[in-house]
This record gives sequence, structure tokens and C-alpha cells, in this order.
Amino acid sequence: MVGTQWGDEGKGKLVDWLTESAQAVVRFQGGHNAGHTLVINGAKTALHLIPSGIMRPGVKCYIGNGVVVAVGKLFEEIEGLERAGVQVRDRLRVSEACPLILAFHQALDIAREAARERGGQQKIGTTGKGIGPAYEDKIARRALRVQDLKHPERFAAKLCDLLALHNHVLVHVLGSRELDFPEALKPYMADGEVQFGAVYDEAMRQADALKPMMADVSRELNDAFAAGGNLLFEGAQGTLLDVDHGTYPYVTSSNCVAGNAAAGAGVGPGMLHYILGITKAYCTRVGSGPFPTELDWEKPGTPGYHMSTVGAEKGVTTGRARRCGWFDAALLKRSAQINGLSGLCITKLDVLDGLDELKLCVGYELDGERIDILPMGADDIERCRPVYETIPGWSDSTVGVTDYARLPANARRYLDRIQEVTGVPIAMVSTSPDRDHTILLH
Ligand code: 2SA
Ligand code: MG
Repeated sequence: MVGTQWGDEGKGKLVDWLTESAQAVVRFQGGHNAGHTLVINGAKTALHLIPSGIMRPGVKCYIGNGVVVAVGKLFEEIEGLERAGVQVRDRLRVSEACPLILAFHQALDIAREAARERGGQQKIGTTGKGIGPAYEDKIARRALRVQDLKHPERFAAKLCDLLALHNHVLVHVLGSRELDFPEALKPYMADGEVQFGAVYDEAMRQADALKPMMADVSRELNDAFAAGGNLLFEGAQGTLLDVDHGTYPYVTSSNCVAGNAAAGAGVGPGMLHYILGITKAYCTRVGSGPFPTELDWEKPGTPGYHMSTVGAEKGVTTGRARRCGWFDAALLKRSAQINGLSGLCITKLDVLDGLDELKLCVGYELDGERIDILPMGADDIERCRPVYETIPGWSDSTVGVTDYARLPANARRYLDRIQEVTGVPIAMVSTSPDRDHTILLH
């Protein structure tokens, strides 16, 4: 299961719904930049790092090697869930190969964004959680990983090397002494540098609590599969935020596409037999970067404002307002190809209730030429002018509808057209955040 747009497609609800028939849920990329919201019996839960299957008793949850882990944030989430009566520790397994996110990654993330701004460049609009710098360390083959927590001396030596490198960059390249870091980072920092003692002591304290959950996730997933278990791979962010295929460089630092479910969990690609693409009935994006169908979403009375307010489009992790725009079928066509989508799940259809008419982007004009699929990278996407079709809206409420035939005729027309343009069948439609408000088509 992957997001097909820029994240926030409603993946949390769907994972929870789908786990009714799954034995395990696996996260394979990203970190606590994700924000997956679930509403169960009217109560809202936001998950960042823990797979959304945790809300179903008995389902096992795996954090695969492709995820970057901030151990402190993981425990905050575990404790929050436990306070709400959800058992976590005996059901959660964390790969020993996960790279760690440490205080200096967050400091670098924040300092880099500040440097871009100072230098007159547009910010990436990151979540400021240290995701990018943690993946950089992984790719540069110097990351501290979950398994290093079991070996204090090894941990200390690697940490020492990493701090020498990153503190130099923080102070001498990014001017960290002049920056105002968030309160949460201050205990780790002195004079613009991240302190060895603060990072090391905390990591060692967390190590003992994490040890019982450390696992050979690849082995366990292979065993579960061999025993006939149904596994669900939960993508975070979305296809257009993928580091290779997204609106580069306005992307996150991991591969969010379906193919990475195998590499990021340690299983063979043959284990992935149905790829569900979660797709919002309109488009949203947080952070900077091109968005061809973006509307003015701050002006009351406009369709963009309607999406923003009725859809409550605010970041789950950072609380940032999400930009809103018309549905982009030409973007989805790209997404369908990159992921090899088997079916679409359309979410938040009910948010469009009451709009007079809807526009559907079916292609673009780029440098005088008509194209029918999203081009690659921010520079070209920036110059795309959307080509729209207009479809009449509907006034009846679709909230809570669970039968396709009971949707207003124009809503069905809208969905049919999305299938036609993208060539992917719609398998599910979600008509409210509630677990039970879901239409299943096949
Ligand atoms: P980062 O922090 O390095 O991953 O940021 C890089 C870009 O990726 C975007 N990004 C996201 N976009 C949508 N949702 C995300 N998760 C949270 C949520 C976000 C929030 O579900 O609401 O609360 O703001 C997410 N995570 C990363 C980010 O906006 C940058 O464009
Ligand atoms: Mg989200």
C-alpha cells in the first residue's frame, strides 16, 4: 500500500481497515516525518513511526531496515499508545539494520533549511525531524544503526567520528552558533555543537528498553510468509516525494514507491502481489515544490478553500497547512506506472460534496507541447500548465456511503473518469475518516 500523490492520502485509515485480514504490518521507509491518522469509534490516533496495524489487537508490527529510527520518538509513541490501553511492546519488532536519527541530524536539517533561506534559495520545507541527514549518513556508509546500541564501545567510537564531522559542518559551514534551535534540541547543544555526552547517555538509556524489540525483521517476515501469513506493507509519504521519482529536489530522502517495500523490509519482490495506491479525491502537498493543479486555498468561497477547510488539511506531524488543488490524473498516471498499481483506493471523496463543478487535470502544456503524463523533476514540472476537463459536482452528501451504487451520479462519473485516464481500476472508496465508512468494489 503506497501513497500516490504527495503524502497525506489517508493511508492510516486504510492500513487499519486492511489489517482486518492481515497478520502483520510493515513500515519500510521514512521515519517519524510520517503522520498517519486513524479514527476508531470516534477517537483519533496519530501514528508517526509505529505501523498503523498496532490499533488491531494481535497484529504484529514491523519496522523494516529502510526506516530511519529516532529511538526517543519511538518510545514517546509507544508510551502514548500504552496509556490509551494499546499493547505495543510484545507486538512491535524493529530491524537491527535501521539507521538511527540522532540529535545532530535534526540540528543539521534545521540549519540547512535556514542556510537555504539565507542564501536566497527556496526551502525544501522539510518536517525538520532530521530525516534527510540520517539517510545521508546511511548512504555514506557511516550511520549508527539500531544494532550498534548493543555495543557501547562501538557506539561511542562511531558517534565520536560522526560528531567531529557534523559539528564542523554545523559551526563552520552552517553558522549554527547564530541559529535559534527548537527547545527540544537545546539540551543536546552547547555553543552551536551537539554534545557527545548528551547523545551517548540518552542512547545507552534507551538501548536497554529497545533490546527486547530488536529483531531480524527480514527473517521473521520470510518465516511469516512461508507459514501462509498475510503481510501488509505500509508506505509513508507519497510517490511524488520519492527521492528518485518525485518532484526532485523537493522530495523526502527515501524511496516511497512500492518497489522499495521489498528492499526496505528485507523480502523478495515476489512477496508483493497486490499494490494498492491510496489516492485523495483532490490533491494536497505540504512543503515547497511545484504543484501544477494548485488552487488559491486561502481565499474564502473558493474551491481550494473548501478543500482546505472541509478536508481539515493540516500536517499531522508539524501542523502546517497543506496546499490544495484539483485532482491530477496525469500525475496519477505517472504514479500508476512507477508503482505498478493493481488498484486505487480513493479517499476523502466526501470533501468534494457541495462543489458546483470539479476540474480534472488530464495532461499539461509544456514548452508549447501537449503531454499526457507528469514529467520528471521540479524544473520541468514547474513549467507545466494543466489541461483540465470539467465535470459537474454533486450536492448530496456522500459521508458514510458504503455502497457504490448509492453515490450521486456525478460522483460516479468523476470516479469513472479517473479510472479511464489512469488505466487503474478503483478498488475502494473512502467516504469519511471512520473505519466503517468504506466502499469495497472488488
Ligand atoms: P523531510 O522532513 O525531509 O521528509 O521533508 C521533505 C519533504 O517531504 C515532505 N513530507 C511530507 N509530506 C506530507 N506528509 C508528511 N508527513 C506529515 C503528515 C507532515 C506534516 O502526515 O502530515 O505533519 O507536516 C511528510 N513528511 C515529509 C515534506 O513536507 C517535504 O516537502
Ligand atoms: Mg500524513
